[in-house]
Order: sequence, then structure tokens, then C-alpha cells
Amino acid sequence: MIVTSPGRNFVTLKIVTDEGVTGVGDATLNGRELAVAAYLNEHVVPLLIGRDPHRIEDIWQYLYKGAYWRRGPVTMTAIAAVDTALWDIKGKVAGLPVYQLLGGRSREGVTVYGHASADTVDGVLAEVAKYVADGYKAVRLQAGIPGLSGVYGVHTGPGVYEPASAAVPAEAVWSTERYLHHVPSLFERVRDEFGPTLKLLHDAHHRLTPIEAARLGKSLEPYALTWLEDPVPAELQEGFRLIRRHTTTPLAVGEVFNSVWDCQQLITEQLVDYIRTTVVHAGGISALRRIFDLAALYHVRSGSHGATDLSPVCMAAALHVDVSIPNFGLQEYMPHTEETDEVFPHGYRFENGYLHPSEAPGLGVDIDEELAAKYPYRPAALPVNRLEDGTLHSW
Ligand code: CS2
Ligand code: MG
Repeated sequence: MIVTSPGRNFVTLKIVTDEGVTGVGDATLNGRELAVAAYLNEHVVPLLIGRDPHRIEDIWQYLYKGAYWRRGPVTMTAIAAVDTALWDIKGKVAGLPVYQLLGGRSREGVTVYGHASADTVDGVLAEVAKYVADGYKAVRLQAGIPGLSGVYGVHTGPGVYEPASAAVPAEAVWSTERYLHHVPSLFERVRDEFGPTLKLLHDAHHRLTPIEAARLGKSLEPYALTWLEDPVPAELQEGFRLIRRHTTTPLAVGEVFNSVWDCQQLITEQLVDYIRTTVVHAGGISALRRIFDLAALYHVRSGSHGATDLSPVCMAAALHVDVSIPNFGLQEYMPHTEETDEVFPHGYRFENGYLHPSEAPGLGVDIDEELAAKYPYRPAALPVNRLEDGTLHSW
């Protein structure tokens, strides 16, 4: 179990077999890192000693059903780390990249999307131009909202976007009215400037009610988004029926989900178009494949989360799943800091809008434990949001 903080906190599980074969798994849960580390140290690692590392499915079932208290982000992130590390080991022993064990390639590369964000629309346009020049085929747009400061997803400082900034959650102020009024103008300008074919996405980050999301989706229809993400908090899966009744703007949900049960209704009622579940938070490669296989039956494609708080270990594993499943949609890609990439040497590479998984046996990623030790953990929590009248609101 390695907790390190090269620019932000990461938790990594490393499993070593009797024959000395190592496997790694991402166990990072942004703002709750030590909860997962404790769960692994206290309730998982002691149970793994002496088990056959090739029994990936049996160990998954043992940790899931044997926990009694099933599901939840902490438990499923811990199980995910074990599952991912065991797939890494199996690939190394087989001498194959993990995607070959998942059925082989279904595509030449994994289409990723970048993140154009700025306080002003002009600033976003300048960012989009950079991504297009770098070969990206898809770009997420997030802009400042006139009258508000510190809006989600708007990165203003140097370095990479890191919302978890302080031990005590920072407090942001939100106004849905100001937001709904402003966002369409952002997309109108980008479409005018960059034309109709660039894939454009937007993240509403769980902040609307279904009818507000319906209004936003409708107002964005002229700009043909690839997806509108997290329009509403998703505990009420049936709430998406109301959005679907009013707009054809595609919906992408799921980065906060940790099991298929969180999205079963969304998928089987085709209430979403992309499911954003991840290797690290939805139970690992074994569980993620099940979710994507269910999604494939209902025309739902993958769109896995890939922010900087998912480590290069998760990204490496995600690419093996992304390149092999039949219903791949898009992969989020927020490049990590240089020091993070040094702590997590990896073989995946970006080229002309695609990420390519490593061809090395296993996942093609590792952790440099000596270097990791130079970056001690520091408490960092995600912000909270309040409306202008002080009401606590989804961040
Ligand atoms: C966002 C994330 O990338 C996304 O789509 O929703 O930045 C999210 O806010 C963070 O991963 C939370 O830790
Ligand atoms: Mg998101």
C-alpha cells in the first residue's frame, strides 16, 4: 500500500506473488484516500496472503460478498485495486498485454477528450484551438459564469486542474439561473469558430434538477453536443425520464457510481447514452466489463472518467478495457503532472487524439516506490457549493 502525493494524493496497491511477480492497482478516492488505505490495510490485505493470484473472479466475489456490507465507494475502490493488480499479474505471467486477455483489439486507438476551460468564452476558444492543433477530436468546454467566481472545471492557475485543494473544503457560490443563461452562448461561439464536426462535451456536475437539465439540453440542441454530463445528482435514476422527454442532447453519467446497481435502470431504460464508470471506482476491470457488457445490450457506450485524481495506474488499465470492448465511446484524458508521471512510469502514449495502451505484458504501468516516498500525503478535500442564499448545493 503506497500513499504518495506528487502534486495530488494517490493510493496504490502493489501485490507481489510467491514467484516475485508484481501487480499494481489504483486505490485513489479523491478526498477519501486514507479511508480506502485503511480499508485495504485492515480488511483486505490480510485476507489475500497465501491466495492464488490467478483466481481473480473468486477473490472478487470473496471481497464483495464476504464484506457483508456490500458496495459503496470505499469498499469498491479497495476491491478495484485488488482486481486491477491481479489482472496486471495475470498479463505478466501470460506474457500478454491485458487487452489481449479481454478479447484483443476492437479499435486502433482510444479516442480521448481534452478540457478547454477559462474564465471567459474567448479564453475557452483559445484553449479549444490548442487542443485541435494537438489533434484532439473531442473537447469538453467549461467556462466561467458572469457574476460567479471559482466555477467547477474552470482552471485558471498554472499546472493541472485540481479541485481538491484544502484540508477543509473550500466553499464555492453557485447560481443555476446565471449558469443556464450563459452556457448556450459558449457553445454558439465555439461552433461558429470551429464548425459542426468537432465533438463537444459539457459537464453540469450534478447541479441541476431534471427540468433545469431538460431546459439546458434543449437550449444546447442547436450545437449538437456529444454529451451533457452529470446533469442531475443520479440517486434518482427515474428522474432522467423527465430529461429524456424534453431533449435529444445525449447524456453521460456515472463517474461517481461504484456498482452496476447504481446505473442498471439508467442503462436498461436507455436514460443515458454514455456510462462513465471507471476501473478504480466501480470494482476493477472485472466489474467494469460487466457494466459495459450490460450497456452494450441497450445502445449505451462507455465514456470513462479520467480526471487527474485517477492515477496513471487507472488510466493504463482503462485503456486495456477501452481498446477491447465493442461499445467504446470516449475516454476522458486529463494529463497528470510531470512528477506524477515520474512516480508512475507507464507505456501508454498520446498520438493525434488517441491514447494507445502499452504492449508490455500486464497493464504497462508501475510505481517507483523510492520516488513516491518523497511526496508525503497531505489532506485535501473537494469543495462544497452553496447557492447565493447560502443553501448547501451539489458541488
Ligand atoms: C469531473 C472531475 O472530470 C470530470 O468529469 O467530474 O473533475 C471530478 O470533479 C473529480 O474527478 C472529482 O474528484
Ligand atoms: Mg464529471
